[in-house]
Amino acid sequence: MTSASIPASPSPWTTPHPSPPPTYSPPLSFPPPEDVVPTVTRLHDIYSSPDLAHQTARWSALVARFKALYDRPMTFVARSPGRVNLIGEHIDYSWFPVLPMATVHDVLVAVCVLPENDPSTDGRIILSNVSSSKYPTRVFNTQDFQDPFFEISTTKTDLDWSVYFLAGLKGALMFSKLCSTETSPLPTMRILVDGEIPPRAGLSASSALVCSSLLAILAATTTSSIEKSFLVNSSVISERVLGVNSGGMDQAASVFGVRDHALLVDFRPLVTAKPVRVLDTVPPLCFVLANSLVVAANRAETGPDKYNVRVVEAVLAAEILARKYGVGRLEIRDGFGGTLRGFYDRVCGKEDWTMGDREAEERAVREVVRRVQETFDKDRYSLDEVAEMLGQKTEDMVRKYMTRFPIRAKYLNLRDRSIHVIEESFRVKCFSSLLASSTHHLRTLSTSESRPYFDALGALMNASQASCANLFECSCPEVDELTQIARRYGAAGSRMTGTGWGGCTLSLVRADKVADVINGLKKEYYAVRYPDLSPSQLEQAVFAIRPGNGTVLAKITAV
Ligand code: NG1
Repeated sequence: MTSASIPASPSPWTTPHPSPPPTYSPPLSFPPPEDVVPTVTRLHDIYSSPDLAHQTARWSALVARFKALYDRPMTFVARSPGRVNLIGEHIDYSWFPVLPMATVHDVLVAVCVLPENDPSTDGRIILSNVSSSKYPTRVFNTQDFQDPFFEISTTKTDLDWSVYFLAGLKGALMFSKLCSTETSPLPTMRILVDGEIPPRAGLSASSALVCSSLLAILAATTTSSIEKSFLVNSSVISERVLGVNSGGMDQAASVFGVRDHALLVDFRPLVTAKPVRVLDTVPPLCFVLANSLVVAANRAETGPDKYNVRVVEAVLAAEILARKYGVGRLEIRDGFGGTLRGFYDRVCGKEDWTMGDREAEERAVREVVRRVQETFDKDRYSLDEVAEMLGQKTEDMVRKYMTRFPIRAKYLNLRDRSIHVIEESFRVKCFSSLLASSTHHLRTLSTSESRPYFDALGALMNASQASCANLFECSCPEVDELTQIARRYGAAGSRMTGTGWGGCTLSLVRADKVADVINGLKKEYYAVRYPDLSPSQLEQAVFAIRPGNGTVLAKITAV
């Protein structure tokens, strides 16, 4: 690694402002190598053996396509994976830890930087995609990005694919400036993108494109090594310019991913990801992903009446609870509002998020839920009623909480959303401590030992699904049906993963039951609802997955 490095951004979730944030102080020492986005030179460093044949063919096609398209070789590839969340849904923006993993499926952003003296250097960035009919080529002038705070137009409901690249580009320029990183001017570039993450399936394809684009631009403009936390924080904030008040789980999973490990991602006081090994049991523990093929909530279309509304419900609930119980001012997330985690910590008098005495932890959860129920005695409040509980005028509340990110809602449900968030956070705690404790004490579980272990993990996943469906109302009938079928065919647990309102389910399955579960889903869901799917479409809709590696910069130019 080079000696200089881009420091972690000042406060992880503050929205950037043209002037540098006041709290920033540079790191005292350079980050350890594992905190820096790795540079790799071999596909083995990214993928495991079962994926190598496919990836070798894919990368070699990418190399050839790049050369054919631009008449010059690619010089590096920024690679970011997608994300599957094991448990902890819709709680990242309340600052509670979550337990996702990176997928093997990824986005590759292949780049050639043209030197100043190259006759083809024309001040343009040409952005192409291997799926060119679906994602047409776009051309930009580097001149247009001289101001790193340039506007990205997101007024159209169906966002063009290139806005995710532009969000990454903007993030790279903006944060380099804020952190005074030495960068060269934006060069002439030729770029080819190859994505294998199914879009709008709740697998964070868009975050992977933002992260990899941001990394690509940093790699093109600086020789410094890049801290993972810098990449996560800047990607989260960059993606928000696209209209969704996102929490940060996707970008953290994509950047910090570790093969065969889930990640316990915490957001306080800084974003961190602790790898938790997914245990080798007998029979092994496996995950099956099934895409409902119902398009998951999409930022511009459904953000305003789904995702962004949930974020606001969680924030307002926290503010009202803090006011009612006099716990003091809550720490503000992103200049936006307090969090349920802030309220929870104040009530429980505990700052660190570890499993202490289990019974005491459960009592704390019950106490916070009791206060939620005592405060919100119905499931629907008009905006006027919420403003009154908050002690503000409705127009002030709307201006403060409902304009920065677009919202369409007349009524808010503060009670059920808060109960989901609090209880789901406890399920994450239980799930991760089960994984961690088993890994410590019993390297390999036997069949009889692993049954109760699977059942305990599965029960937490099933409870999470019920809560997402009933309290958070972010599931849908097709997703519910997939989870029921998976359980009927032997899954220990099954739940939606990601935003919801469609998208994918994740099932926890013993290895010897994987084929049964996949066949059951094919027979009872896909053959009934989507009888015209081709065999290859079906293979892409339902399959077993393993946790994959995180973001890398690949200096692989020939395969
Ligand atoms: P996906 O499924 O990638 O849209 C979204 C948020 C996450 C998290 C989950 C729900 C974005 C970019 N991602 O994920 O931060 O809140 O929903 O758990 O908004």
